[in-house]
Amino acid sequence: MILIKLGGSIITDKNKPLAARPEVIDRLAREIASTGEKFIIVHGGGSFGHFKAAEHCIQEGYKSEEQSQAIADIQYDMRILNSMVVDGFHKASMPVASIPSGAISVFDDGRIVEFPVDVLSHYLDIGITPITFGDVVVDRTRGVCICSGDDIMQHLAKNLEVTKCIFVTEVDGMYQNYPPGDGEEPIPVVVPGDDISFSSDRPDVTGGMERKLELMFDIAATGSEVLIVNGLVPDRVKKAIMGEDFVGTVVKGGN
Ligand code: IP8
Repeated sequence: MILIKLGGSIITDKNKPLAARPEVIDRLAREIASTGEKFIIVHGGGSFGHFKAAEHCIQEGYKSEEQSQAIADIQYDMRILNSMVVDGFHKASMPVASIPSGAISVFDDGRIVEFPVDVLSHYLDIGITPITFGDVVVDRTRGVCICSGDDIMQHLAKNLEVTKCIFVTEVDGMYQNYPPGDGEEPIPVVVPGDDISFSSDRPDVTGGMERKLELMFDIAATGSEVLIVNGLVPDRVKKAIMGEDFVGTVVKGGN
């Protein structure tokens, strides 16, 4: 089974609140559906999750009643974004089931303690592709926290038979500097310990590219192939799925 993370940066414009990219979502759904492989799809929050989560400090936990409306609003916005992703696969005639992480998972101090992977594998067994996503989730210590799509990817890779994990993003792969400078070429293969510098001025309550790369190293250490691919360029995701030559970065594990 192949895990695909449709990053928030590819399915939304992360610079503008609540700005989706429906035409990109629809094309990626068609590319993925056309391969006939088995998948679990995970997507991020982008401009539907991170702005309000940062504004109301949701990642730090539940501190005041003022946050209640914000929590409900973020969950509401994430379900609107998720319905666009579901719609893309529906139009591509791929049967999918939407499974919000906020409805099925429990965290403790920012870490997953319960995420029933058997729900997802049951859908897979009956020919339905589960789609789950980053969300506001209950947290035993903090009250609430933000579950990132990358947390879900790591959990699924550790608990299910996963051959390949594809992180679909808006750039050509991993760069020496993140975000990349003008004319900078992506690194074909990254390994733990590579010297990469990170900076960003966009709100990312789940840790941005630096944390994502750490989680990718961890996933690669499970034996799954880990690829970073630019989803804005047609057919790259399809080629990565099919194991054809593709432009992007391969992330290798530590051992
Ligand atoms: O974009 C975060 O998911 P991510 C989801 O995968 C929210 O980190 C609600 C901010």
